[in-house]
Amino acid sequence: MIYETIIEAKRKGESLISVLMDPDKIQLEGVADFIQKINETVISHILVGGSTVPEGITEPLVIEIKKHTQKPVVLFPGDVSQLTNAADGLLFLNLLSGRNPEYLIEQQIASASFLRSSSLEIMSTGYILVDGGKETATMKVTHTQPIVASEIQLIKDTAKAGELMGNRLIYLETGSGAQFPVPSTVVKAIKDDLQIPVIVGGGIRCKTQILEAKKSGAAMIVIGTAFEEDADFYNELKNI
Ligand code: 1GP
Repeated sequence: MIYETIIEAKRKGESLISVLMDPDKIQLEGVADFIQKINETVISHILVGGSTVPEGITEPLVIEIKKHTQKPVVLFPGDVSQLTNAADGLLFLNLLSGRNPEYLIEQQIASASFLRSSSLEIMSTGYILVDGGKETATMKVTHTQPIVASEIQLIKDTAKAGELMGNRLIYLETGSGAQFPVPSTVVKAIKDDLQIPVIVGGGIRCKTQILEAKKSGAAMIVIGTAFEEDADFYNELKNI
């Protein structure tokens, strides 16, 4: 069970590290090599998803990934068109930092009939965008504004509301390709205020930032862009 693994990491005060693969940015031909390298690292889960993914390309990518690894593949979908039973799990997101009903409830309703009979492990996830220094695709696509990082009380209250509404995870992030990650002080404040695990992502590009995120108590750290920009990023994961 994917959720059990995340809960276990939280209980032990450890951080899982996941890679995010965006179907829009990855060629199927390169997947075997990429995943073989990932298999050698501490990475525990492979997340798949993106903000601007054309319909029909997520499932072939998931199938290809699964040919080369035993690591669980978890969907992190930008919309309902990215759902596929070829994956193992799903972060069933609701964009709590925004006020766009499309991402608070419409996409979830649109996915209900697929999910009713799906084999995916579904994990309801309160998704909170924090300002990371630049406008990301997530902001453009969702037409929402992030919460500024200095508004710690608002971020805490948003995450707490997400927990009280029954979400099993909170995903704190500055958006893929952000200039900065969520500050570790913010991650720690949110983590200390919640019973459920915190996932952190966006703008994590070096070992120092990974270690910061670990120190802040995130149960899972997600890295995407760094792998897209540097084929040797695996080296940063050594001795972590
Ligand atoms: C984005 O949290 C993920 O949703 C990963 O972000 O691509 O900036 O690593 P990066």
